[in-house]
Amino acid sequence: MSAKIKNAHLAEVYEEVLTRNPGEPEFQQAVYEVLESLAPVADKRQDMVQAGVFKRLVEPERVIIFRVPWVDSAGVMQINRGFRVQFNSAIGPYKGGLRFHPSVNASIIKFLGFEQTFKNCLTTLPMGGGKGGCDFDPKGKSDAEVMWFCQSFMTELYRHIGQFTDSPAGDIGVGAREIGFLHGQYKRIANEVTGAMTGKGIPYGGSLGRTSATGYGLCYIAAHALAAKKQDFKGKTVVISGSGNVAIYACEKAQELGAKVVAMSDSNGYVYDEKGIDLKLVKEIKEGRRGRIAEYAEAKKGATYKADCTDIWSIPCDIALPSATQNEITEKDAKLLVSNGCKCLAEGSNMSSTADAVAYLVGADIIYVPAKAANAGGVSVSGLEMTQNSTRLPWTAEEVDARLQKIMLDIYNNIDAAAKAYGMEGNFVAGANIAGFLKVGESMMAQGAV
Ligand code: NDP
Ligand code: 2IT
Repeated sequence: MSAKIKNAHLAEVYEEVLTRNPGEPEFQQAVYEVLESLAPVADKRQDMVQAGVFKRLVEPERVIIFRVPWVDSAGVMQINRGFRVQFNSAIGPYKGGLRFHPSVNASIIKFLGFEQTFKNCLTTLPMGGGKGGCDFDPKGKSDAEVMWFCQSFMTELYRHIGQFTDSPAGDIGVGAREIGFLHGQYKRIANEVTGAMTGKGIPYGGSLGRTSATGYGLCYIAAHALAAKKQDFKGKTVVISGSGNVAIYACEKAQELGAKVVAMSDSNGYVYDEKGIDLKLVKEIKEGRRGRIAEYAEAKKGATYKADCTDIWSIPCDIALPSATQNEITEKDAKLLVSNGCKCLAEGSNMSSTADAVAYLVGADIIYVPAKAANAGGVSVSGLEMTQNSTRLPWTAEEVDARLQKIMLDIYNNIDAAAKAYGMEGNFVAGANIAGFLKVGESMMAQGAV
């Protein structure tokens, strides 16, 4: 792989990442994608090479791993492993979500923290990069068990976070319920009510528009990229993977913009509804009763269910919005999408595409907006929530949405300009990585040996 990095210093940095982080394929993949894009910057910026910026960037500032003991409703002691990776604070306090999923390990949290560092640079807000989580599975647990677990998790995490230090939020498996329990425990132990957690409920300091921000932001930036090619969402067929927070609000905005969303999924399978997804029903199933997407096909005449979620990309569509998990688009999927006429792929999930898929997509005849830029709306509105908490002034839904729209437009313009400046017009992977890198890299240099 490193042979493909066309700069000797960056190839060396990558080799060292492989040696120092064995058995961490997701982290290695995320670093590879960034370093590969930064070759033209490293060629130009000997000062950054000299200052060791690239070497420093791939090493998290701090990795915290902790035991999470809790007792389930049968009285059995359960032990989970918690993580918080404080990746980079060069431009602001660490900021990034918590993921609760059985697959969580150091590699996944490090990849997410690394990505978050660049994403947060693109948001135009002063937030560093961090990520955390646990190998706890909220599925099938009672509300009380989830609360006991969250309280134990926060009993350790609280000492590492704070509004000026590190502010966690949601991600896979962490939604309104979990954030409520986590915030409640943080407040009890820290004896202060601040923006240390975001994604809070509206009555206790949350921002209007945070729940929908990632999905809406995804459609806003995709619409800008489409508009540059004189296209839009109107009348387009859209496929969205996942049926969680990001997927549901991507579907809502895509429909509002006049598109027809024909498929959504969960980890068990996908539903296809050629008449267009009935989002009210999806919300009832997923938000209302934590059900499975298969129930949609049981309730909806004409809709079909297929018990293989990976097959969703075989459905012909104009716009694909992967919004479930990492590496959900393989090279085969990417080729299938393009050959079926897909015009735009914008990533709601973090690192939606495998390395081979990314290499194919940047050269293919498709608008490809990578996760760092495409899903930055969520963390952006988290940043706005912190601002509202600091000033003690809540904003209206309209004000938050107007700011989100402006941020997504700024992100689009910024990644487009960076790609053009380096002679790679339309390559938004390079644009996002370069624009993000220059902000964090310059900030690190200005602060000396940090
Ligand atoms: P949710 O937990 O709300 O929903 C996740 C959805 O993806 C569910 O439908 C879930 O299915 C599915 N999914 C999760 N893991 C897998 C898997 N391994 N294989 C197949 N399907 C899977 O999470 P979010 O919507 O918040 O997050 C989705 C993606 O968006 C993640 O990549 C996350 O990092 C990213 N993201 C989230 C942001 C946010 O604000 N929440 C912001 C930016 C990015 P099931 O229920 O069966 O597990
Ligand atoms: O990946 C992400 O950007 C998130 N899960 C949201 C992070 C946040 O702090 O809102």
